[in-house]
Amino acid sequence: MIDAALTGALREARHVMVLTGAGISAESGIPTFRDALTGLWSRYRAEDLATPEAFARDPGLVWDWYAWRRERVRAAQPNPGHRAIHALASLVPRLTLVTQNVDGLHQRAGSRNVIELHGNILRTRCSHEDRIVEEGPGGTGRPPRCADCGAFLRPDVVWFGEPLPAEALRGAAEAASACDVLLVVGTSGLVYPAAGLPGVARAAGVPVILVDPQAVSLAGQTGVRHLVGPAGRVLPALLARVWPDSAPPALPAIS
Ligand code: BV8
Repeated sequence: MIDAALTGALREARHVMVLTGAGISAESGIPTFRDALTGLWSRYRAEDLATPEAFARDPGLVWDWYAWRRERVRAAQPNPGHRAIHALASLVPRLTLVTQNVDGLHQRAGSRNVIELHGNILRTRCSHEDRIVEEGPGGTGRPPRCADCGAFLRPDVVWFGEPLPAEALRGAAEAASACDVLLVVGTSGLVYPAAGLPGVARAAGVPVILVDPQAVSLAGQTGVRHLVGPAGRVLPALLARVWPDSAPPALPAIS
């Protein structure tokens, strides 16, 4: 329930941080990470597909899984939840948007300076030189090979057992302890170190607002207000309640 205390905290906030997970893209039809292991991929586990060991063992299988997910991402559109977060950026003095998602939908909804903790599935990089080769897969082959050194190309995402980009993680942790309100949207809070960010905020006395249809573990913790429901409905309602005079933002042309 959006009460006066929560409205006041958001209205007076100088700096709001938003942390999103797979749940904010669920209404865009992007399977959450666990859902991406259903159907023809149901016989695999994340460890079989989203680790450097899996890629070393069977690069073609891993490449095919990402190619399948990349097509789902390309066919998807941002939903009202993504758009509400884009609108929020013009309603508060400072917004830091941190996402665990790799689908790029925040950027397609108009958000800028998105901190991508786990990379972006639409970017491809050389598995040896680590440099981005081009948007989308370069060349043919499963996986294609780097034109420069001949090593396999790979999706520019962070696999389990790989470190997160240091700059991204540092920026996210700094914002979590310095912001006035942390809005956590659509994450089960199971994957670290991203899942540790709400704890960083709470330790700094930052109020946390959780948006999720499920009572995930964060929901029951002190200092956390849980708005139960899908992001595509709850976030627009939250903005309308806290900033009733703010006209819904002109929606950017869908890219
Ligand atoms: C690291 C990119 C250290 C890839 C992802 C053993 C060995 C090594 C490491 C570990 C280990 N054991 C534990 C670890 C740490 C490990 C970890 O946390 N494992 C977990 C499983 C326990 N972490 C790592 O390995 C990280 N790296 O620790 O490195 C290191 C340091 C130095 C040097 C070397 C190593 C790397 C983690 C990153 C993994 N990559 N993604 C890809 O996508 O293919 S994580 C991936 O899973 C997603 O990106 C996402 O972040 C995560 C899933 O989490 P969620 O986003 O929360 O999604 P989920 O489906 O869980 O939940 C969805 C939520 O939405 C639910 O709550 C649901 O109710 C809600 N929802 C649904 N619909 C809606 C909604 N909410 C709102 N509206 C709706 N409509």
